[in-house]
Amino acid sequence: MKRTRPTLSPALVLLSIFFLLSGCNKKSNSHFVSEVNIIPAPQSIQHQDGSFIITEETTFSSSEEFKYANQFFQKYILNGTGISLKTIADPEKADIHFKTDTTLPAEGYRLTVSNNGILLEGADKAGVFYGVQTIRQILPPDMETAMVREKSTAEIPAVTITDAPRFAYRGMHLDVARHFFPKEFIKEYISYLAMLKMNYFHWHLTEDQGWRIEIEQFPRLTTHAAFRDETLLGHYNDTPQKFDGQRYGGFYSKEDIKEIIAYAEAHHITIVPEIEMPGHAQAAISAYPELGCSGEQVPVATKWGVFENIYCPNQKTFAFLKGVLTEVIELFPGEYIHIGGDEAPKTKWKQCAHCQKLIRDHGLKDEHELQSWFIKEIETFINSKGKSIIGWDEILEGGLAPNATVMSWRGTQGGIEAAKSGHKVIMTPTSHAYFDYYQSERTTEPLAIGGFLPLEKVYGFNPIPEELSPEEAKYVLGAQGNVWTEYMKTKQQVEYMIFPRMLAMSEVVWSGPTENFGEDFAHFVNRVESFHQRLEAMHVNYANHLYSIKGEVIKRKEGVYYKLSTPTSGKLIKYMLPNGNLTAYNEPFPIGGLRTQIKAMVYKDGQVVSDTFVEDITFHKGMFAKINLNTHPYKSYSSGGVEALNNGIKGSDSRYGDSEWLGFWGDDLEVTIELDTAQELSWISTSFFHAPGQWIYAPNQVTLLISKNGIDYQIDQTLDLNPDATRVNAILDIDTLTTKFIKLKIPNFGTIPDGKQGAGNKAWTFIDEIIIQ
Ligand code: TNX
Repeated sequence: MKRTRPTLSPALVLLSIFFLLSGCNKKSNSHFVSEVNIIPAPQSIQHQDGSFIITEETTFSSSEEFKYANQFFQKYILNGTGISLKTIADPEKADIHFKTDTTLPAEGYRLTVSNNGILLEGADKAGVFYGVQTIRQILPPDMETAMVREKSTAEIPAVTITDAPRFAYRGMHLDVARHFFPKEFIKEYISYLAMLKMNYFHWHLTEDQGWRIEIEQFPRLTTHAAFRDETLLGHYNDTPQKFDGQRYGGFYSKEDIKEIIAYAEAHHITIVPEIEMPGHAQAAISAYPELGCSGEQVPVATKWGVFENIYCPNQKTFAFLKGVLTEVIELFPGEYIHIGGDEAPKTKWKQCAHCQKLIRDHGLKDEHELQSWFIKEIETFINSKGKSIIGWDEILEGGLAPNATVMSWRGTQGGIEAAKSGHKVIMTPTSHAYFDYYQSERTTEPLAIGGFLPLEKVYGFNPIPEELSPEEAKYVLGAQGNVWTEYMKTKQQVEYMIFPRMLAMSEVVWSGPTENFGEDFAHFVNRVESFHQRLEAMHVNYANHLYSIKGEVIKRKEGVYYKLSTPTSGKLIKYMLPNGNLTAYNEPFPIGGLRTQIKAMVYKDGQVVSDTFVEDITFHKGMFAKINLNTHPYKSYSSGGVEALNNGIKGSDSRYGDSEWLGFWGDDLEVTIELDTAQELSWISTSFFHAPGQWIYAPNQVTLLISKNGIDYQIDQTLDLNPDATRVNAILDIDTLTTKFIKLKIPNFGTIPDGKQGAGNKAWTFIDEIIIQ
């Protein structure tokens, strides 16, 4: 998207002269906009000369049918300028006019701003509402700060924008169970979605650690299950685990929920309520022990994780869940009810005579088929009430319920499978959509669950996997950002984790996945930089990592060079080498020695705006080697490519998703290294990431083989590993004379054992730089 600065309109010139003459040309009395920066990017935008200025004389005409768009617009102008638009009946005479154009694609709109006024045409009610959100973003950011103000004017540059969404499902999720957020914040959250033209709010209402929705038939859900005795302090992986000793909880009354639903409706947002089953149900079982297989009293969970106390597929459970769902369905007007389905350990079902009898009576193969039978029972009930179910991708195991929509979270594989079998899919893979993961490598980031999902990765997300044919791709309704709140206690923390990543997700689902990442991302970050002003005016606690620095090793015939870049344009980078001076960066510079350290900083308008970037480079004999892998790293964990294994740079000790680590899911790995020349070597080393909570395990052993000809390999050494930290180092001596070929055999850890996060799934292997000396 290219945009130019709007020129000063004749009307504005006249107005300014008037203010000058009357001595009241106070800057605060007029809202100027210097650039048109819209997120998500519209399909097409054309700039014209001139602008329209909203004043006290401005007239407005719209159909009652667009009541939410009208209300939003009028209120926004009133809050931002103090002007109450004059509503008139005759659209021909109105300066601002909203109307229908049914030739536009669903939810689409066309906005025409000229010197004479604003015409907004929408395909439907949502289309007009989104057109209003676009007008809002063309207006100056300071209008976001709601306050009683002196009357002022607002200027909108002349443009024609034609726009429509790429995906029908554009969502954000929020877990209110791990931490509870008051209804005022839920409304704010919904308003953020609306600003970004998102249309689904997935409200995760029940968990092991708390039940958050009032259900009249089951009062103990809110008197008991909504509260836990205490909460884990620090990170789950800390040893020993510590607790705060404070009772914690809360819930939404039916009145609160109705209020939120009405608010969502007025923002063209559909709420998808989630009632988790059969797992993540310990809070409900704590309130009603008969819902569990053993009937024993269990506490509402006080720490995070996956718990074995799941609903027992007995009559009491079905009566309970149908009762709950009946009340949920009465409240929520949307088509979908999310029934969870994820992370349900089958331990209790294996020990339960009733469950085993059910398996035999219904001719089921195992407990996975029993879960599938459970979900189908619930689906039949929900369908009978005219609603459809959504479930996490585990609902594929043991056979998918006939009309279910799948939310693919453990990667995109579940979504691919579902789409291929004709089921609707919403993509929310951990690799691109988990906003509870760290967004920066900075060690000063607030505590998060783990992982690494920087803005650019979200921006590069394509909800349509390559594996799907165009026909199958139609089943992908869209995508969603997930916000699990184990480590988010406050609204400020939630805002920090969603902004700016939600901006990127909104653009993926509205404007469509990028086809030219380099160019589009560069434009996007510039728009994000200016969007910061809007977020500031809204008092949103956004994260700013736009002034980060990226370094890259470039190998040329004449030697090794280093390249620096920062995402937004118009900045100056200065760098320093050991014993050197601070130098303005223009182009890749040569580096060398045994080790070197590069420091760099970003300057904006002469001021340092970044942290100090520090990169340590270790030069070694393998840097010019050719490396081959027997299998491909997982696409979402290989952004540095195979070159990351011998570029002299180590990955982060805490962010396995950075561009230096390569991730493999379940595969045994074989790394073949061909040195540029045969040489004498003394050792080889590498590191593995070890984070069982994230399903990542260092291998049990590494075997080193060497060869002179690249055909006959001899085992040189096998090393057993005993992980005792997140980074597990493997250093192997090489006791051979001259060699040119090296092979490392790295068997995968295997299946994750019972009792651990992700039990039963394949483990991941993450490998870092291979250093050869
Ligand atoms: C997995 S995503 C979960 C959640 C956790 C989340 C943390 C999903 C369906 N289940 O219960 O909060 O990981 O990232």
